[in-house]
Amino acid sequence: MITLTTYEWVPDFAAPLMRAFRVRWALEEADLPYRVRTVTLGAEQRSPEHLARQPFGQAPAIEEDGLVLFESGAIALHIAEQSEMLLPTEPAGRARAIAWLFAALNSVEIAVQELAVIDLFHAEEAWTSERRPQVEAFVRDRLAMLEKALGGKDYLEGRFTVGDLMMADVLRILQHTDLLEAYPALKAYKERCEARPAFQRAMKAQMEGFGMAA
Ligand SMILES: N[C@@H](CCC(=O)N[C@@H](CS)C(=O)NCC(=O)O)C(=O)O
Repeated sequence: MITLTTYEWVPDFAAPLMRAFRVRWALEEADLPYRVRTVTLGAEQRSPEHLARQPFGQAPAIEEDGLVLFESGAIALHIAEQSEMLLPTEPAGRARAIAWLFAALNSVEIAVQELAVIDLFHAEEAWTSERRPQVEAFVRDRLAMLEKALGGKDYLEGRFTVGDLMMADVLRILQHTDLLEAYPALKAYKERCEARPAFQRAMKAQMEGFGMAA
């Protein structure tokens, strides 16, 4: 059985957004049982035991039958490989789903994460008044292009895949802003992903893990 390592505690705003959530969501979509191990922020993060699981002292990490794996994208792909719910078996569909997984992390998360870091950690600092408009423009451009690629489809490749799971989870990072309001098809796409029963189960488990209601 998979053991997911996450944090024992994070600030309230981070609880629903933590990268461990996307792993829980993938596990729920794949209908795979898992157990949870927690580490504390601070010394335990940098302990030899935890660095052996996650070389940068971060979360999430998983362990399964002797395999130790870190990076939420690699973990999601590893889980997806065990379930047709997340990855089509047909080679071209599989490759496209993996492309969207990478796009979520490499082309969209890099933009939205910079905005989140500015807004959540540096909002009062003078330099943000110059940098934030550039970052917001970059995010808007990525959102516009993504909405165009989605077109009239329910999911990026028509059916739900691990690529949608990662893309929707990345779009959730913008929840402190109203940026998605300008992209109604993308907003509906994110909400469609969030309405999935597996998402709901994963969110309940994530929040309960931090002693909070979903
Ligand atoms: N690229 C990593 C990022 C992991 C990450 O940023 N984890 C955060 C929690 S959501 C963390 O551990 N932050 C504490 C730190 O970086 O020291 C992944 O996707 O797994």
